[in-house]
Amino acid sequence: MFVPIPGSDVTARLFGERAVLDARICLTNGYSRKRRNALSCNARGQIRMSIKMLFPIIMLGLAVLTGLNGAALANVGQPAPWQLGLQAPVSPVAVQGHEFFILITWLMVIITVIVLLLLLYVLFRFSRKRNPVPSKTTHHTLLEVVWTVVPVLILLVIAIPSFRLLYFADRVEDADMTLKIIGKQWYWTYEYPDNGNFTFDSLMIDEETAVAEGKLRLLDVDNPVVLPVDTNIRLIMTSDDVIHNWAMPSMFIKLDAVPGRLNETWTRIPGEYAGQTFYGQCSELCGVNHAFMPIAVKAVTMEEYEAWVEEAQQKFAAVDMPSVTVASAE
Ligand SMILES: [Cu+2]
Repeated sequence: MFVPIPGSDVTARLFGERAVLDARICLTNGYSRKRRNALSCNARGQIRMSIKMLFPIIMLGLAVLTGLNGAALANVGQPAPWQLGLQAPVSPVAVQGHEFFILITWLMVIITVIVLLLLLYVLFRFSRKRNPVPSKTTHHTLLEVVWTVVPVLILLVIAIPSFRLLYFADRVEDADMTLKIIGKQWYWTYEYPDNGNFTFDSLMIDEETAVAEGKLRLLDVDNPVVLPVDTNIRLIMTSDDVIHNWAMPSMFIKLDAVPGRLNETWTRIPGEYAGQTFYGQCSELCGVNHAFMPIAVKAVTMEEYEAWVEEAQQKFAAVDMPSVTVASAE
């Protein structure tokens, strides 16, 4: 199987000077058998590349993609320029989610490559020239069993870790604290019911301030969520108006905040991330300022968290608890 590469400048860029030399040999000698296994020439002086050479190039491309994915891991908690893969996984759910993503990606790559090679083989082997009298076979029991059973097995390989991850992310049994998240047009409100029940709003800081203070444009907020590290945190979310979605890629969270419903998930930030801020955005089209209600979560040590809670209880209002009048017996 051969793929022609036209143009020696493109050839040089792709395969180096040696290939250009081959191209010249092709042009002067017309035909060369020198590099039949790698690059060779046809009668018109075009360079041809064998499938043996194509395969390492495909694998190199995949390796580069995986490598770029790895390079992006250096940037924790926020997107990076030219990022191809996911953000670095932080929470236990994110680590498992990342592994699941890699499993699915490789399955996809293997299936795509097999189908492509099969297609190329069929095009080559069963062309009109090479196979003038086509077979009249319409059924092949073994083949039909195989192409039913193999996809079922592939789906099983996907389903088992998928359901395991779904239930793992659903809730944590021994939560140390709860954060309540309320989506609003177009900002977030947070409540800390286990720390004195205070509440505050978290709004995006405007572009000029962000640039002047060296903060992240469209991602930094006036009051970030502060969470302690090494703590199981239950996250419950709802909305006051329309459906929003609290999405935090580094924690593998993307959960709808629905009016009249309480959705639940959880997270845990390892101690090594103390001092780190993680960024996310609303991920449900919720109106005209949908793109301007970012999420910022600052991870701190437990001591810093306790100090912050004390300060926050003074600074922010308490959640208004409805006063309940109990009917008297008289
Ligand atoms: Cu929203």
